[in-house]
Amino acid sequence: MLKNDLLLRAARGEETERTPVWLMRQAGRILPEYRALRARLSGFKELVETPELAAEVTIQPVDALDVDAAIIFSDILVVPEAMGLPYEMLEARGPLFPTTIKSAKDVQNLRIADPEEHLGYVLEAIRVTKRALNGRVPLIGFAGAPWTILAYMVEGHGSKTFSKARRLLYAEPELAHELLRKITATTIAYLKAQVAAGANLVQVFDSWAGILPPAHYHEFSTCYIAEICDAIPEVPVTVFAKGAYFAIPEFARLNCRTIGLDWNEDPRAVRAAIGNDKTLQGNLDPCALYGTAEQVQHATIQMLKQFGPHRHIANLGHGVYPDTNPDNVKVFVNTVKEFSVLAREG
Ligand code: 1CP
Repeated sequence: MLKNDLLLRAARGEETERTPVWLMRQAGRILPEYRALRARLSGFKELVETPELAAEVTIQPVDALDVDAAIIFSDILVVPEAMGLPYEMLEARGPLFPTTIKSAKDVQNLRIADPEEHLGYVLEAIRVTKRALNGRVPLIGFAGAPWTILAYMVEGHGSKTFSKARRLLYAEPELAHELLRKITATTIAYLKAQVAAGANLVQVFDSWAGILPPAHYHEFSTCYIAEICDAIPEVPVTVFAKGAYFAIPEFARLNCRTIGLDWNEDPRAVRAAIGNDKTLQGNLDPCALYGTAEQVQHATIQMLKQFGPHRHIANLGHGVYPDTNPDNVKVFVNTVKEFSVLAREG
């Protein structure tokens, strides 16, 4: 039983006494206790692959920031690794795949991963975290959207343009679909296993949605996200597709409870476009947290007013930047809590 289930009730569209709040990338370098633990380890992967340590850093922001949810400490790139394409995490540079997907043979060589066999360390981290949380707040599970995972598998690392990945959609659309089908099958099995291990809600991150033209996005991303949403009826699903403004009307038809908005999106316009059947999550600009406490408070209240008190989960419009002062994150969290109660009292 959950002591605080605000997030789940807001996702399901039930009225809540206040607006729930958490932050994308809340577990990580903004917290001194994370940096201290991380400094003692060989690297990022040791943290991700050791369930007790992953559980510890998952819970750190719940203790330090008093957020209404924990998100399991992992990465979207564990999925390609489970399919047979290992990643490295380079200090201060980000992910790197020593081998990438270039040909039909490369795609054929990938497996549809078995979650217990290939991602058992994430499932164990979820189980350890659930026991340690003891019902304090819900635990969010997650995976990358198939398009974003394809982008890393083909490109091999982060990129502004992901031009190799986009090229594949034009040059070899059938091969792209074959790869997306394999990623989708793995992702569905993986998310279902996360739910079985104890995840109370799952979020699909389509971080590179915004670089595709609308027709390609529809063909190569939304249809696979729709498959994932249809396959996970057990818990509320959140779809966060950064930069996919053009896809909002088709997101309204997805079998998900919540749509995440980045900071470029206008909450009132999205609400008007999709009606009242979905919860919206977001969307303060992460840079707003660089201001003074008063400025953070002001920006947070402006954001809350745009969403209104119901069917809203307060968050940033993307992950919190690592050099953000945790005190300002606390101002953000506390402002959501205090102002959203006042807004309900009218
Ligand atoms: O050593 C470190 O601390 C490295 C920084 C770091 C962290 C803390 C990376 C490298 N990943 C993570 C954890 C992580 N990644 C979480 C943890 C839970 C939480 O949110 O608190 C989550 C949800 C992710 C998801 C993730 N990884 C996404 C999707 C969300 C987003 O930010 O758009 C993406 C695109 C990644 C890839 C990735 N992992 C790490 C980096 C630096 C990147 C981005 C690389 C790029 O720019 O392409």
